[in-house]
Amino acid sequence: MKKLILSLIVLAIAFTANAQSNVKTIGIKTSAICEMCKENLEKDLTFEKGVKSVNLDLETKVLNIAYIDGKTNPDLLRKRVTMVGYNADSLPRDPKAYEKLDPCCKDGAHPTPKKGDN
Ligand SMILES: [Cu+2]
Repeated sequence: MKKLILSLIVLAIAFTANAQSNVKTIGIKTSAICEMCKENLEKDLTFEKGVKSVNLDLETKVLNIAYIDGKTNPDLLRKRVTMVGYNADSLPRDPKAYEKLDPCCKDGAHPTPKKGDN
């Protein structure tokens, strides 16, 4: 009986270690531009299935995500980012979601300053 309990404990430890090794990280290049974008993306992705942690680096515009492999995958995560209204690597943002963003979050696809604007 003792042996059985012992092997069960060993199994449990092995299982836990295995579950942890299933955590992967990914960096997704987004079109985020301000603090509001950071909040939009982090809030939304936090509640995505399989996501452990989310952090957007505003300087590089890279959304760093730790996720559980098997519960979600990079394609799903990129898709989710586009549904919030931002480009994700080579995936274009969802136009409707982009429309709903606050004005400060719209980059106007590289707006060109008009002459004599000041
Ligand atoms: Cu913004």
